[in-house]
Amino acid sequence: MASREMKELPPKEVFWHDEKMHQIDGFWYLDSLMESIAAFRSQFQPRTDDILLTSIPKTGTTWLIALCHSILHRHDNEEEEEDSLMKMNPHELVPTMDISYLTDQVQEHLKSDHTTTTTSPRFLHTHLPYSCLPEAVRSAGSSCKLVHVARNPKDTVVSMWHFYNKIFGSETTPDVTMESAVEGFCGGVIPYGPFYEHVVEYWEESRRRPEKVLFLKYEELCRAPNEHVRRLASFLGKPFGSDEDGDAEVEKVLWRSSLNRLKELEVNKSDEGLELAPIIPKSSFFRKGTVGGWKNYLTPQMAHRIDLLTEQKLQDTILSLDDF
Ligand code: PAP
Repeated sequence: MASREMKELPPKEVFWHDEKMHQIDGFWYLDSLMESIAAFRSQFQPRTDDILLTSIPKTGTTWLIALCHSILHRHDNEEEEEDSLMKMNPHELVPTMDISYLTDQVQEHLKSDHTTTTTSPRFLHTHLPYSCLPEAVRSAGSSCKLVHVARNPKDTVVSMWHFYNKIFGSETTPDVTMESAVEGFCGGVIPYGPFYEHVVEYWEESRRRPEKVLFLKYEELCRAPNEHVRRLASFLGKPFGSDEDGDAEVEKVLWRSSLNRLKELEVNKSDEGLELAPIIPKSSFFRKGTVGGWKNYLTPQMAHRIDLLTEQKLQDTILSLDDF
């Protein structure tokens, strides 16, 4: 999938108002990102200790970035107020490869990991499905670690609805209705979708290579944050102590990464776009962050439709509706 071939692909579908999408090997991608995706896939050279965070949009990316950053850098600063999350939006701290691989900032980031006080490991994010990751990352010899976060499909579709209406809407375009958002979601025509195939690929890989791929769920992070942050830290090779000091460190990481804290930071309040993706306002990543908030937006029919699809799509896996 070289970038020239990608450019020549005819658009196959339209997303939201009029965003062109292409389907490649079963997954959908926004036309505007095809060049960046192709470059990431063909040029990216993993380092042995890279940490690659993965997610379909709106399933917990921002939280995962903040948690991993806070875990890895918890001993960097003595002062509470000096962590890098105070100074940079999480998406500028840890860039999304498929969106901004070709920018100078990302190329610099890849060379020097300039956003952190230590030089290693590199810490990156992608929304690509597992089967579309650069071959060098997927190969048996690759030792970089992947952390995936998944979320309840109904809360995901509601979160997407808010987000895409914000970034692809305008004062003159009416919002896309929830009904058509659900339609698109169930048909699989969402960026990096279909949703279920994306989730199942990472789930299966986490079972095949548990030492290299960690699969987390937004809901379990909400229900038992201390337990799963400990799990995450151990996977990253930075376990917390099991004593009171360890407990205090876990609490600090959770507080630093919390939605309530991040959404109140000046750096995240702005409606200004991200430097790496100017169409996306910095504030657009922070909303309610609840489990089950879909009940306020989906009709019983919409919810039932998604539940049926979830059961059908997950029936051959040991993931189930109860997992979310
Ligand atoms: P992205 O994939 O475009 O980066 P992502 O961060 O995955 O977006 O999703 C945003 C969701 O995570 C929002 O959920 P909501 O629409 O249901 O409210 C957002 O509120 C939530 N979120 C962002 N930061 C955090 C956090 N620190 N803790 C918990 N949830 C968060």
